[in-house]
Amino acid sequence: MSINITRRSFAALVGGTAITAALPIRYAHAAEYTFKIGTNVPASHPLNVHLSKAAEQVKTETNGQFELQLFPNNQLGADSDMLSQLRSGALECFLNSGVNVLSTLVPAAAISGVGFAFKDYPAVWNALDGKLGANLRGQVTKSGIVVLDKVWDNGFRMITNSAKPITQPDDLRGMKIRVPVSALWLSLFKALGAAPTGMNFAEVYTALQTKVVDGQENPPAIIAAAKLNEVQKYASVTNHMWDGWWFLMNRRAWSQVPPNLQETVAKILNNACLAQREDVAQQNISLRKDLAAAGMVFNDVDPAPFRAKLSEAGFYKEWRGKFGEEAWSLLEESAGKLA
Ligand code: X2X
Repeated sequence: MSINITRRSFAALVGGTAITAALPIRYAHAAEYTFKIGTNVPASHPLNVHLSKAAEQVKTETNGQFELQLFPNNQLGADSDMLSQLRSGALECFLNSGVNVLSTLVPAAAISGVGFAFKDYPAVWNALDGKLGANLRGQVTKSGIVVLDKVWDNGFRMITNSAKPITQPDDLRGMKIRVPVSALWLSLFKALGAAPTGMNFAEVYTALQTKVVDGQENPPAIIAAAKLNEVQKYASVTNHMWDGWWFLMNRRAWSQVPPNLQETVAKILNNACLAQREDVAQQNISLRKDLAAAGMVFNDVDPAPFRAKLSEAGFYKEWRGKFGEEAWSLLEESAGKLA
């Protein structure tokens, strides 16, 4: 991908892509089931690239009976709005992590976001494709929302800001940093000594540009797709949290779809997710070079003092209590001891 196009031409590109995806050009008859999908990242992000491909495949394999219309980049509103729309039925599908605004509705689903839990991707997929993932989907289902089996990769997160490289917890002291709207995220950065603000991703670029906040944290694929490198200088590779998107659906809308069609659509989406994971993992490595070429200054970070600071602050103890022993032990099966 090119990371030096302007934000304006990029917005035009994003708009154009959505219109193309939404035009029912292939089939003479209208689809019987039309589901809108809302996401919070730009069209060029692998999340949307693979959702868009899946939408094509769904159309073909269902002979135009089922149509997915993709609305990337908060076109339908910010995450908090999309969650409300999903619940009311105004939006059929929404991609969100259990750690993000979904956690305001299902607090237990945030457990995958515990700070410095997963060391690497094998640990992540072992948990999320395994028992922990099943447990989390159970919690989401209980809240009345349908969730597909596979979680789409966002990646390991790093901290960006415009003042200085972050190499140790002290560098974060008092830093105004944007985090998603989530109790766990706020707690994590408070425990690290920063001054976090919960904010939807839709507002992040402007908040950084106008210096409402000094920093934010996200993986390289998002920094590049949303051009955050235009308003951030330093990228500190803390890997303090892995995050991904659950494919959420409105229960009423989904229950009107016949089971054989449900099966076809779910299978295509879950398979597309596996391809998306490969792309994201690859991009999160290759983009470091591209972002550095575009002027970002990267530094690697030893996580040990950050984890120690969280322990001292009682972060692990507090969240173990909140999530409960059963969920915590499922997390530790993949992540190792967290204290
Ligand atoms: O809001 C964010 O920072 C994002 C896009 O990474 C998530 O959806 C968690």
